[in-house]
Amino acid sequence: MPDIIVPTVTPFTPEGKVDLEKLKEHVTHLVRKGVDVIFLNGTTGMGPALSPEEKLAVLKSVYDVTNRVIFQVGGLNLYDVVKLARESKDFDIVGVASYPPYYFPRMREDWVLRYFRDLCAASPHPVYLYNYPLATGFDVSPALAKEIGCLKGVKDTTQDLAHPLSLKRVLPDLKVYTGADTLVLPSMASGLDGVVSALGNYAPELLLRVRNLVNDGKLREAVEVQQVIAELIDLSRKYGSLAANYVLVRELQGHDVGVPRPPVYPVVDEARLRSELEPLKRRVESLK
Ligand code: ELE
Repeated sequence: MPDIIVPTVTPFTPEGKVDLEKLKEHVTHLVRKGVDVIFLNGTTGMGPALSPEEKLAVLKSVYDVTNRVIFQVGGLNLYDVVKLARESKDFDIVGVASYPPYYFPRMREDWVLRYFRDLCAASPHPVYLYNYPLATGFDVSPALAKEIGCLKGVKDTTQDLAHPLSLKRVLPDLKVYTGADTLVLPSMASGLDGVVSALGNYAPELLLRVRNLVNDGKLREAVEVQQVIAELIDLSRKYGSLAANYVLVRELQGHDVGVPRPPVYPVVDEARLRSELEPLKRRVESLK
């Protein structure tokens, strides 16, 4: 069965501090709902806006709840990245992950290769590549991922299913996860290893539902669930998904996960988001 992995939001206080208690509550809730693995410090978790110390604090508190964790450690200073990976040695977790170094223009492929090999050499856990070209400006090709040679898996966030499928074709022994919520059903139906879904923060039931329907061969019903997923994603993007995620958790799961950290600002017109969510909420309820 494909894994359901949730890249958790990181709750912040209005003063901009990481709210570790709220994070723990949120993760406890997700684990109870049946989520398989928690992905920390990802995009949804505002990883690039967290200091190395904050990233480690996030791991420490979530580890009180579960060890089914992938710990994202990526950054623009390899020394920090390597140190953080080493600091995870006392935690018996699923793995560490990293996006390739971003921002720097015209990154050479051999630099990206060395970055991941250095991370693999330092990491006490299996290493996963987080490929998100829209965010990093760098697409790690299947050939490059193969040449890196030490990866356990890849989380691939593109809107094109051909992308993770070609990774799986070139690297059949690696775990290949899809990071795009728009591709939950096609990823599961085509035998990929699972999904890393931001929507899982606020509607994990829909991911479980798709998985069950695919398992039972009920693809038409699964398409209906995927359409609801797509509408939720459209709505979240309209209000800025990185901020809307916080509102959607409260509205659909009923607990508070605080606010994002600027420069991701809280949703301004929350009342309008809530009213647009209302009809969708009923559809989500009927599918739970
Ligand atoms: C995805 C984003 C993708 C989730 C993470 C994730 O947060 O670490 O709008 O499809 O580009 O990367 O949710 O968002 P879109 O894996």
